[in-house]
Amino acid sequence: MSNSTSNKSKSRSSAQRARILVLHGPNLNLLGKREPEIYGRATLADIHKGMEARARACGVQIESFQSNSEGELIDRIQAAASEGIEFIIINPGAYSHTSIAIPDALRGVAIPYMEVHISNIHAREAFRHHSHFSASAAGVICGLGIQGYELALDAVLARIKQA
Ligand code: CA2
Repeated sequence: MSNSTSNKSKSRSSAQRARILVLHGPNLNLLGKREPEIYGRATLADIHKGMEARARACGVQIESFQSNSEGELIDRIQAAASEGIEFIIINPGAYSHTSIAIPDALRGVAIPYMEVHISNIHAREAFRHHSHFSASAAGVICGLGIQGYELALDAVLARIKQA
């Protein structure tokens, strides 16, 4: 069973590539297909392609996972611990404002994470102003469109390099 101690003690050999997991919450599979005035025209595939090119250039492996289900996101986070994922970038979608279980899972596996929102959640409805993920995040980016994912990746790459 993975816990914070075993995670931290797993060190990378020079031949092993660091791994980053990008998680997308509910309805983000609709990116580029609906509501372009809020979320833009890029699809999840476009976002992944851009991040993958940047990560590969730095010798880092990156994978993306989207789910509309809270349980599936939790299962993916729990699996990440035994897979040696070093950092998670997550846009929890509307679960940002409702889920206790997903941030619990992130804290449980003790994998550091960056929180990303495409829109500026503070300029929208009051119920979007609070995110249950932010207090334990290594960093939070919101309102910068899909550029937020690239900026989060750059920050993660800098932290991985230092480790
Ligand atoms: O701004 C963000 O990235 C959000 O996490 C997006 C969530 C929203 O509930 C959060 O408050 C802020 C919604 C994701 C839904 O994505 C769609 C994309 C295209 C069309 C419809 C929904």
